[in-house]
Amino acid sequence: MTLTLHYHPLSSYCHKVLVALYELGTDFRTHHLDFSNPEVQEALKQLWPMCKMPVLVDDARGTNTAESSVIIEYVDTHYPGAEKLIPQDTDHALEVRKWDRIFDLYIQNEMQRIVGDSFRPDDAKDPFGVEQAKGTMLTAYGMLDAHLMGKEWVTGDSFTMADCAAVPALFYGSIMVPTTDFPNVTAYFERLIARPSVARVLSEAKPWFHLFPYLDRMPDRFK
Ligand SMILES: N[C@@H](CCC(=O)N[C@@H](CS)C(=O)NCC(=O)O)C(=O)O
Repeated sequence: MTLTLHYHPLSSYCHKVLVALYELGTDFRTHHLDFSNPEVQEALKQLWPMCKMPVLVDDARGTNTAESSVIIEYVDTHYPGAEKLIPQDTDHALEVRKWDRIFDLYIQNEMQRIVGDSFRPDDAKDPFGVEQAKGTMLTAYGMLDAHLMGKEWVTGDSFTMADCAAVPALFYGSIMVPTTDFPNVTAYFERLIARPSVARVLSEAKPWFHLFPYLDRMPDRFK
């Protein structure tokens, strides 16, 4: 086995990559990062100076790859599964990359801003930023809701990298900003969590959910 994923089972961006690896049937091992240990953070910086997870180390090819979308493209290219997560067709691939960006930048990162605010000291809270983040997420939900009409997965009939990105964006996102007013998004989320790869990731995360600061808002079915 040559691939090692440096990760944490609670991390949203790690969930995105884990869904992809399970979809592809990739053979890999995991290295669990304990961020409370400064030595672990220093070691991660050696792999990726931004000190963000996940990072994929490939001993066979001598590479370290960071950034969830790039990791997925790397594995889809060098260790392909039965189905491609980035389609061969150029226009379809562009659509996948576009929705991958929408989920990451306008839902998942904004969700992280809201959750991150809960860790700030009382005199450094950013209620204005939190409201801005909620507004951006609602705009993205609205765009997604209209787009999903008549679609099974976000770019059509096949499950792609964009759907991998949708998983943590909507899982954690809907806890912070519910999708109740967006029926197509809500139905799409139900299709996502019924997928075996996604169910596996969420079930593996379960023992760690007590560390999530908004556990009280998480639906009981996930706990
Ligand atoms: N753009 C990055 C984002 C990665 C990211 O934000 N990772 C979070 C965990 S979900 C992290 O490492 N946070 C630790 C920190 O910021 O100190 C990606 O797509 O991989």
